[in-house]
Amino acid sequence: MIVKKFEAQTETEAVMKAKAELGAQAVVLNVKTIKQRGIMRLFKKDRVEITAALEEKDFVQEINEKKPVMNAAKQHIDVAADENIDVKPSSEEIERKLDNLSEMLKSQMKEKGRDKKEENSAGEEDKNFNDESDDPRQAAMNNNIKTLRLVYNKLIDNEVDERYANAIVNEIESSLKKESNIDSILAGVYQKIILKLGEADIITLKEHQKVVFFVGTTGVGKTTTIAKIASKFKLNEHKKVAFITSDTYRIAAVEQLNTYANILDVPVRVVYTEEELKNALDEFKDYDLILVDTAGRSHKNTEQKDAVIDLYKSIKSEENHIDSEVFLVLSVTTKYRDLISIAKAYENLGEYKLLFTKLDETCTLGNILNIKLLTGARLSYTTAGQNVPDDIETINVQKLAKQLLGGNV
Ligand SMILES: Nc1nc2c(ncn2[C@@H]2O[C@H](COP(=O)(O)OP(=O)(O)OP(=O)(O)O)[C@@H](O)[C@H]2O)c(=O)[nH]1
Ligand SMILES: [Mg+2]
Repeated sequence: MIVKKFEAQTETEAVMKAKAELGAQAVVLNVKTIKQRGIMRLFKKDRVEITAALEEKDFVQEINEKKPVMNAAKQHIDVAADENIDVKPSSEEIERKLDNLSEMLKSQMKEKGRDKKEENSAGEEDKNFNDESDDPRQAAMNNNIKTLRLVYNKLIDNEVDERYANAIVNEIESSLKKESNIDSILAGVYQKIILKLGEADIITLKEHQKVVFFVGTTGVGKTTTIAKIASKFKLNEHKKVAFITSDTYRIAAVEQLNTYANILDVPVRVVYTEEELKNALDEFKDYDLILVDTAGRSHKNTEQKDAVIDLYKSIKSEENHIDSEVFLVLSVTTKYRDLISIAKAYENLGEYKLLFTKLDETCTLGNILNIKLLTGARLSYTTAGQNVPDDIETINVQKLAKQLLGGNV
């Protein structure tokens, strides 16, 4: 893993610098404002420092694709390999944020140590796991393995799939060094998780119009989420927004979207066929953003689910260059096994983004990481409540990584 800091006037500028050097796959681990001190603060603006990271395999791929820009950064690969940077805390800020986790793990280690002593005094000895080894290197290593076990347990508690928790912990274990400790291991796991979650990919409007579909099973929050997103673009960014709904199966469905449309003063068209969809898009050709609501479908009802996919593909395949994208809306409260079969059922959507709803209704967020790793699709927004427009945000991967490790956020 490559970890590097970039400083600039704004966060966007710093991110651009990071991407120019590390490539498009770089993700932001941390953002910090550097305040000007003393007399300087009268003349100079505060600056922003970001810590960005990149998996080495992405990095090598980037190097292969874009040789000239990568030369400076390539040196970091060698440094990283030499120093086993994976388990090295990359920034004080990350360490500070992980402090509460580190304290928690330390106290759990102490408790385990006490339990073990009691067990030992009762005659049972844990031969595999003796951190009171005479060899200090061995004792440190044993402690590190213990830390990794606790980290693994935290991930499992948060319902991260065993296979993924194992893979993350194994990656860190294989790069442990004698000077590794709780803090460095934690920082390493935290960075790994952030890299696996990747960067949020939300709706961005450029000069031309965008058509965005929302698909998913019944009641996950598609219509409510559309209202939240419409409101952000219309009220905050003053964009021209329109609604189309193909949800003509439920009596209340059109009414629900109409209610939001009236409040937001946004036009709505109801479409039954691909032809009607094209006509509605024609009608809205002067609009910046068209949000398309679809009927919630059981993923087990192949025919109905495919009708929604076909509708999306009918404009995707047009030669008229409609800039379109689709969000698969999933509720984090859905069982993991069902989420897997939903993701499989929507496989033939082509490229899609994941949008998770109802974060306020669960204590464990492992499924976000699980489905991200299963599908490889990019994460986008999360919603955590019924309030329109407030209860939506761009997924915060740093916060999520901390939560998965058991931190209080
Ligand atoms: N707690 C909570 N409730 C939510 C959230 N998002 C939506 N809801 C609620 O979930 C219910 C269903 O939301 P809808 O937006 O109608 O869901 P939908 O996916 O459009 O449903 P169908 O059109 O029937 O498939 C409503 O009561 C929403 O208020 C969320 O983030 N948290
Ligand atoms: Mg709906």
